[in-house]
Formats: sequence, C-alpha cells, structure tokens
Amino acid sequence: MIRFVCLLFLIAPLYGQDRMQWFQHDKFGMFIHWGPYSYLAGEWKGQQIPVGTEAEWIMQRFNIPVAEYREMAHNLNPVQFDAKAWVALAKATGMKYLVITAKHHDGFAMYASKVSKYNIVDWTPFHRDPLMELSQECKKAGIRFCVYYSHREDWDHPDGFGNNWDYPRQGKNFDRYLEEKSKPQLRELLTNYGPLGLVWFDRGMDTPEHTRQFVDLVRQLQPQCLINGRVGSYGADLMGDYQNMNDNGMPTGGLQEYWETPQTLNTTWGFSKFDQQWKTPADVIHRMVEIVSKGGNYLLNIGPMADGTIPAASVATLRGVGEWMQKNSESIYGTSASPLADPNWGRITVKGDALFLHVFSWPADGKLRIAGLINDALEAHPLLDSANRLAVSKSYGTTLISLPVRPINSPDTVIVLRVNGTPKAEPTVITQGSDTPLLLDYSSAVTSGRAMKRFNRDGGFHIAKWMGPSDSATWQVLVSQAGQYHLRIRYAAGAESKGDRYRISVGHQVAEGQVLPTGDGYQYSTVDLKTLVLKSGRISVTIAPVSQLGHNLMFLHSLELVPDGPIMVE
Ligand code: H79
Repeated sequence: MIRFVCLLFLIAPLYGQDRMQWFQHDKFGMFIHWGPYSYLAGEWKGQQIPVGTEAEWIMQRFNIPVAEYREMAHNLNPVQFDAKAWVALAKATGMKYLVITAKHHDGFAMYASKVSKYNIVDWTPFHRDPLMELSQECKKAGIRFCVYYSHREDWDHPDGFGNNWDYPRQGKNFDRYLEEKSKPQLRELLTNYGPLGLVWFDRGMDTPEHTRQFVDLVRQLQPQCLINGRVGSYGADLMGDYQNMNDNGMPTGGLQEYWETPQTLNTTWGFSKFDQQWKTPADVIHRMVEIVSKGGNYLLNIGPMADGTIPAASVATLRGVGEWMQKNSESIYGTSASPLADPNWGRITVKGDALFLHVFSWPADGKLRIAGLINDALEAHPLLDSANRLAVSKSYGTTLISLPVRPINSPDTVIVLRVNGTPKAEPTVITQGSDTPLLLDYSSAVTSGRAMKRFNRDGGFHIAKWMGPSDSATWQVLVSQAGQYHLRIRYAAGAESKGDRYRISVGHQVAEGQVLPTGDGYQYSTVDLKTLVLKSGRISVTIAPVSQLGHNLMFLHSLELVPDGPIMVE
C-alpha cells in the first residue's frame, strides 16, 4: 500500500507536467467573446457603456430584466460567421489555441445545449452551432480548441450568481443552479466537441468543495484538458493547472508557476461600437514578448460583431502581428523566461543556450548592453540574418553587442546570442537610498527547494509552498548605512499554520518567529520581529521553516529592514 502511494506521488506531478507541455510551448492564444451582448454593442435604450469598461456586462450594468434580455437575444443571427476564416485568422496571427465563450455571465449558451433552450441553436434564427464548426476547423488547422464557461455567474438562471435585480439574493439555491445548469452544460462541452485544450472558468467559485466538483468533472471526462486558475475559490490555494493574472494584468516577473494573462485588443471583451482604442501591432508584439520573457502565456481577445464580422481594426492588428510572427516565432514558441533583469531597450526570451534579444528601441550608439549575464558569449547574429556575425565583448560584467546600423524588423528586431550553457544571471543585489527601508520581496528573491514565487489571484505576489527547512528564499543585500534596523515580516497565513516556526538569518544574526494566522484569503499583515545592528557591507538574508511541516508555512509578501531614525556614519 505504502509503495503504491509513493508511486502515485512520483507519477502525479509527471502527469501534470505532461499535460502542461503544449501550454508551455505555445504561448499565444486567441480569446473570443461573443454572445447576445455583441448585438447590443455597448448600448441599451440610448444608454451607453463607457469606453474603458466591459460591454459584455451590459445586462448587469443597466439591470436589464431577464424577460427583455431574452427577447433581445432572439435577434442574434450571425449570417457572416465563418468558422474557417476565424480559425485561419488565429493561425495567421501565430496563435496556437482558441478559447471561445460557450456561456458568459448572461447565461446564454453559444452552442447546441440540451440543458436549456436558451442557446444559439434553439433561441435564434441562426440554428447552427458555432462551437461545433469552430472545433472542426480548429482540428483541421492544428489549433487547440478550448471553451470559456462562466460556472458561477449566471444572470439568467434564478439561482445563479449575480442577478439580484430580478431574483432577490435571499431566495436563491445556488446548489440547484450548479446541478441544473452549470455542471450539465460543462458536461456537454466536455463530451460533444472532441478533446478540449482547456476550460477557462471565470470569477472563481464560492467554496473549495464546489471548486473540487468542477475540477473532478473535467478530470473525469477529459484527463488531458487543462483547467485555468479561476475555477477556484479566490481565497484558497490554486486548484487549477495554471494561474491567470487579473484581466489585462502584467506581473513584474519572476513567477515560478505556469501562468497566462487574458488581455483585450481595445478596452472591452465583448464588441462595443464606441470603443476604438485599438492596440497597434507594435503594442501587441511588445506585450507578447514581455509576457513570454516572464514565462507566461498571452490570451488575446477579439470581440466579433453580432453578425459574425470581426472588426476590421482587429483584423488589421492581428495581420500585422502575424507578419512579424511569420519570421520571428522561433523566438517565442518553446522559449522560457529570462533570468536577467528587464533591459531598457526591450525584453529577452531564452531557449537552450540561446538568448533572444528583442530590441524594441534601437540604442543610439549602436551598442546593445546586457547586464548581469554570468555566461561567456559565443556568438551573436540577427535572427533574420544569420550570416551577419556581430562583434561581442564583455566589460565590467556587461556583455556588449555591436548592432547593425538600423533595425532589421521594427517594432522588434531579434538578435540571437549564443552562450556557453544555460543562461544564468548574477544575483540581484538590493541597495538602499538615503534612510530608506530595504525591501526584500518576491521579485529579488532566489528560492530553493519547494519555495515558489506565485500570484495570488487577488492581484498580489508572494512566496509560498514552503514545507520544511530546505525550502527557503534568499536575498543579497548591500547595506550602505550602518546602524540599527527593525526587521519586519509581511505575510498572510491560514489557521493551519498557527504557531509554525520560521527562522530568518540576516548575515550572521538570527531571528525567529511564529506564524500568526491572518484570516481567510490573502490578508497580508506586518509583524515587527527584532531590532538588529547592521554594519555596512554585503550580507545575505534567508528565511525558511524551522522544521518539517505538513503544509505551507505562509504566503510571504516581503521582509523589510527599516532604518531606525537618522543613521550614524561608521
Ligand atoms: O470575460 C471577461 C470579463 O467579462 C470577465 N473576465 C474577462 C475575461 C470578468 N468577470 N468579472 N470581471 C471581469 C471583473 C468584474 C468587474 C466589475 Fe464591473 C467591476 C464588475 C462590476 C464592477 C466593469 C465595471 C464591469 C462592469 C462594471
């Protein structure tokens, strides 16, 4: 029995890894928001959704009665819809997966559902199933077909979350909604459309128990299908396969888990006739490279019109991105995050012993500077001109590359730099200004063991997953002002961590503390630990649990060394 359990432990993470391979490789997906809200296009009885807010929220925003919204939904008739053309556009843009709203918060199903007549086949004159057509075209094109399903929010069902204008909150039986609609529809999607790449849930779930039921349903019907992080209750630990940043969110980097950021092409997800704030191909390429340079995936949205037309401005932008991808995608697919700090001229992606230097702004002196790279440079050339060997040198820890006079492929010219072995960075050293606290947070930490830098789904970042003394985080700190410092720790912790001991070494000095729970979710609070006297000079600071724990020690936000008043010069 014990042996069997051990075997499961060995295999389980491998299974997870295996499932994640395509996701990690592919980087770039198309998100599609399409539903009855697309017909309203941001306007209801003369009232407009302001540019900058979500047009697919129109039912909730204007408290449109269910009866009236249902009546409106009969008008959806996307006669211009062309699954082949949509998939071809995704493919030409370099996107490798496609996620479409099977049901958004308004409760309308964009596929042939037997669970509720409130779906595009039964409710509209269109009588076709766009998800079936898209899934078939995706299969032909080698694009992974995926669905978005809003599993908690439903403004149409009397027991769903969110519609308190038609259905008072007090009378709701949420379990009934889950059993009658949410789970049966998810079951249909997992059964009728072939293998799904992933299911994209939204807005979390109310409890970990309910979340578990959705995770189990996906695992049971399609074990290879990925589950996004928003399946879960936001206060609890991740129960999906990867994290999502907030809508349009961008981390500062350093995350050590699988993640994806959903982003808009203008400022809304569902189509709005008012929103013309389109991103340019350069904007999209720069965002994509930034995301990939930090180890994430980019899920970029289009909001087709009610008739099935994709707005011309979106098509134009995607075509521009596609032209760049056609030539440069080697520097995107299958790459991983750069270990180096963000350079001011662009971003860096990494594959094997190659660094792809994405130059967004051309250095005026023609010299590209890369700080903190430990490896020796072997050779450099533009990705699109491999015969053009560029001179490389190293001086005072900075690698210098002499660039061609002009960019080869604006808005992002890629230079390939080959080095000896896997690219490694000099550790970040935290320095201090005058009388300012030294902040030791996730971004400059080096983690060991199981300790991981993570996103918390409330929009913050922390270090978690420490279970024993070998799971640690370390910072290199340059103290320039000798004197007295207050050591502070900022963290969130659940009840299970109460009394857990942790140890912080600051140079040769040691401080110990015991975890105090901070409540449910990620309610960070700051605790003063100890006053220390520090000399000036370089020290390392390390934190780890004192003993083996059966659970996570804490969600560490940061350590702080706060100078105690004016400081005497040594
Ligand atoms: O599907 C897209 C959004 O509709 C969905 N997620 C992406 C992928 C989403 N669900 N919830 N939220 C986004 C956040 C909710 C924001 C809100 Fe509001 C702020 C809801 C009410 C206030 C923005 C402003 C929307 C309506 C008014």
